[in-house]
Amino acid sequence: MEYEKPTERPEIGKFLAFDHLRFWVGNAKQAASFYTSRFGFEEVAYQGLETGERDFCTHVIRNGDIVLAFTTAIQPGNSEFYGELETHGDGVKDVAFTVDDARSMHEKAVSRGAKSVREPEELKDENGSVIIASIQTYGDTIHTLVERKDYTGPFLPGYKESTTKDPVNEFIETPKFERIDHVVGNQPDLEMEPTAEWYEKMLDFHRYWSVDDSMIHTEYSSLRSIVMCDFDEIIKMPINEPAPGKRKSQIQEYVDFYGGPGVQHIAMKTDDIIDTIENMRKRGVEFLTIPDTYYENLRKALAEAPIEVKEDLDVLQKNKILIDYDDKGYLLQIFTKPVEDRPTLFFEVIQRNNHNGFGAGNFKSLFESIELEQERRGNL
Ligand code: TYF
Ligand code: FE
Repeated sequence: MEYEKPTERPEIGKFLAFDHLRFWVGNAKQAASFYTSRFGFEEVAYQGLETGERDFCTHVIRNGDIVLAFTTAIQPGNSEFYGELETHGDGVKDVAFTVDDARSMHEKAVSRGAKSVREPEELKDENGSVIIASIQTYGDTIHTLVERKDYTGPFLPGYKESTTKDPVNEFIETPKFERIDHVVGNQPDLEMEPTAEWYEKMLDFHRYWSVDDSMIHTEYSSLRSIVMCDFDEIIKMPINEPAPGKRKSQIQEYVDFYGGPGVQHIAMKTDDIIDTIENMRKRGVEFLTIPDTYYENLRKALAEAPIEVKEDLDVLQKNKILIDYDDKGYLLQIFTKPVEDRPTLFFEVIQRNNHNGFGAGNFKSLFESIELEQERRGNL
């Protein structure tokens, strides 16, 4: 269902972009290397022993405006870090937003009941200054608010620029991503609504779109989802929860393996999905497969549809790219298999052609494809 956009700007302040996503991982060097070689990112910044940081090491990679930071603890006995790693495995710890005023946003959220995990602080080095502050959201996940004052460096003050290029990116053309489109959080049963309310209350987000289990179900499982977003509709955060079915919902499977709520998928926007996916396939990225019947049905439906898909359907079919449309436009999307050993985090690549949805028309085929993978994992 769709919702009315609020008419008046709320008092929280402005969200300018997804600033970066910080992962907590067992080995930051190797995790960053996976995304540079397989996904075509480049390392842009580094913090660790060589920069005077003795407790953590972080490798920061970038493609377009997408910035991923991989952090690990490098001293034995870091129980806060390794406690979370023991529960979740590698995962997204921090969904950071670029904002216009980090101090005031943090103060407002905390006065409304949000838990502060880092008080506002100005970070400075020779490249300028940044104000950061963090609050807790679902599970162990946090939101860092980043106010970039006059900072011109590679990531944040205290990081040094990385200049070594991944040689794989010399051999294979790099995929071109633009920015993060949305970041999805999975919740345990009956936690979606309280989580949506948290975003309304703490960050003045509004409801953008939702689906319930009467609309979205396969023979075996179902889920509910509400997309929350900021006033300017730049930050989109869908929130999912499982719904009862004959078998375990993919959302419940995630929550069981992650040990609670957390980030399920990261959607990366591109303006050339065919090139991007062909490229990622060459690099060994694995995607969910979609049966040919999906494309047979789609061809028939598109023949009657008021829009025209510019891309060659044979090429979309060969790459298993999904298409959803309405009478004004369409979107193309595809999903990777989980990128880790636990069936937790995966990625989506999305191209939008005058269509702001999330692919509801594809949910049934997509979820059937996910269920095939779940079955292979012994999840009956
Ligand atoms: O973000 C979305 O809503 C879509 C669809 O487990 C989706 O990408 C929703 C739930 C899910 C996988 C994909
Ligand atoms: Fe998505």
